[in-house]
Amino acid sequence: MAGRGDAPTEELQRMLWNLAAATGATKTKMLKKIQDYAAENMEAWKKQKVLVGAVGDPGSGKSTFINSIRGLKPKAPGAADVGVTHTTAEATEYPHPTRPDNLIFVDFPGVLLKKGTGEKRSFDIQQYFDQFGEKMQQCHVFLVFSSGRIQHNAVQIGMKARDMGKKVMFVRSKFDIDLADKQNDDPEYFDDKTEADLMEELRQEYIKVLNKVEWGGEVDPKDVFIIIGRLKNVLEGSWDIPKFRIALIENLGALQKMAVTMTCWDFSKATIKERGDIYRKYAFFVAMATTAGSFVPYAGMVSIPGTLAIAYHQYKEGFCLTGDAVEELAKMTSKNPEDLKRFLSMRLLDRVRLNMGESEALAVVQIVCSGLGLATAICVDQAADLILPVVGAAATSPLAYGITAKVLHALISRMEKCATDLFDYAFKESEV
Ligand SMILES: Nc1nc2c(ncn2[C@@H]2O[C@H](COP(=O)(O)OP(=O)(O)OP(=O)(O)O)[C@@H](O)[C@H]2O)c(=O)[nH]1
Ligand SMILES: [Mg+2]
Repeated sequence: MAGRGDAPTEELQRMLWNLAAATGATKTKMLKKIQDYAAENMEAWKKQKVLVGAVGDPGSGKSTFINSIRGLKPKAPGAADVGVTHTTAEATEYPHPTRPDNLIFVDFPGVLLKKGTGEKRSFDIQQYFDQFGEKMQQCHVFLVFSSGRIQHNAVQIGMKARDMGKKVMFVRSKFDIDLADKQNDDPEYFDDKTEADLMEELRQEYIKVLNKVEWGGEVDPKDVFIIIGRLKNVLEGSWDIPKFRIALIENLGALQKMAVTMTCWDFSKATIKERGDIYRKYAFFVAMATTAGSFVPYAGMVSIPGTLAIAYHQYKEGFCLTGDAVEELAKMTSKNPEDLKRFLSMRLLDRVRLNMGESEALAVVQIVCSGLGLATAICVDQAADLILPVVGAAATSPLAYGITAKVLHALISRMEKCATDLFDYAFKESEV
C-alpha cells in the first residue's frame, strides 16, 4: 500500500533525475535544493499521524493490547479501561504517550446491540457503521480481535474496514488461555508437539473459520497473529508479536513506518533488523542534510555534525537504548537498571569499524566529537561517546556525503548490535 508517507521519496527521485541531467551552475543549484529538501525531511516523520483501529469481539483483549503496545499497565494514567465486564462503549482515541501526535490507537466497542429487542438482541452492522463509520474511515490499519474462535460480528466489522480499502489484520489474543486449555483437555498433545505447533494449528483453524463465515477472498496466514496481549508479553515480543510489529509497519508509508518505529518500545530481538533497515533507508536524508553547507541552524543546533547527533539519538530511541527504555527493560526482567546501563555504555563505546581509511575515520571522529561539544549536554546526554572515544581538533571542513553516509550506516549497525547484546543480557536468567 503506497501511503502518503511515501510522497517525499517520489519527489526526491524526480529531483535526483533532474540533478543527473543538469550541468555547471544549474547542477550546484539543484544540489543545494536537494540538500535543503533533505534537511526539511530529516524529521518529516514527526509530522506523520498513524491511526490504528482495534475492533472485534467484546472482551477479546482489545483495550489490554492497546495499553500494552503503548507501554502501559492496565491501571496506569491514560490507560484504556479493561476488565472482565463489558468496558468500551465509545470509539476512543488512545495516543501513544511518547509521541501522542504521531501514533494513535482507536479502541472501538466490541459489539453494539440493537435496542429494545429483549432476549433476541443481535448485532446490527449497519447501526455499528452509522455510529462508527466516520471514525473507521480515519484509521490506516485495522486489527480485528478475537479470543478463542472468531465471531461473525467481528468478521463483519473487518469486512467493512476492508471494503473501505483499509489493511485488516486479525489478532487472536489470550494464547496463554489456549495453552492452558490444551494442557487440561489433551495433555498428551505435548508429548510430541510443541506450543508453536498448537499456535500454527490455531492459525489454520482460524483461517478455516474466516472462510466459513464468508470473509470472501483468501486469508493470508501472514495476516493472522496469535498473541498474549499483556504488557510483558508485548514488550518482550512473545509468540506472534514481532511478526505483528513487522506487518504493521510494512503496511504503512515510508514516513509513517519511521513514526511507528520511533514511538513504540520493543525489546524483542526479532524486529531489530527491520528497524535498522528503516533507518538505513532514511540515512540518505540525514547524510544529505548533514553535508548541506548552508544547513544552519537545525532543530536549535548550530553545528553541522549536530544533525549526526540528532540521528544518533533517534537511533538510540528507536532501538530502545535510552535511559527510560533501559529502566523499563530492567523492570521487566527484574534486573538492576544501573547494571544494564553500564553494560550498554560499554557496548556503545566499543570501537566501531567504519570500513574506511584510518585517517579518514579519524577526521570524521574529530569532526563529530567537536560538533558534540558544541551541541551541549542537553542534546547529547552522557553520549559524547558518539563514535570513538577520541576528542580532537575542531572541525574545519564540512563532511563529505560519502563519509557521512558511512558513519550513519556504521552507527545503525552499532545500535543493532548493542540492542541485540543488551536484550540477550537482560533476558538471560543468570549472571546479572
Ligand atoms: N489471559 C489473558 N487475559 C487477557 C489477555 N488480554 C486481555 N485479557 C483479559 O481479558 C479481559 C478483557 O480484556 P479487555 O482488554 O478489557 O477486552 P476488550 O476487548 O477491550 O473488551 P470490551 O471493551 O468490553 O469489548 C481482561 O480481564 C483482561 O485482563 C490475554 O492475552 N491473556
Ligand atoms: Mg475494551
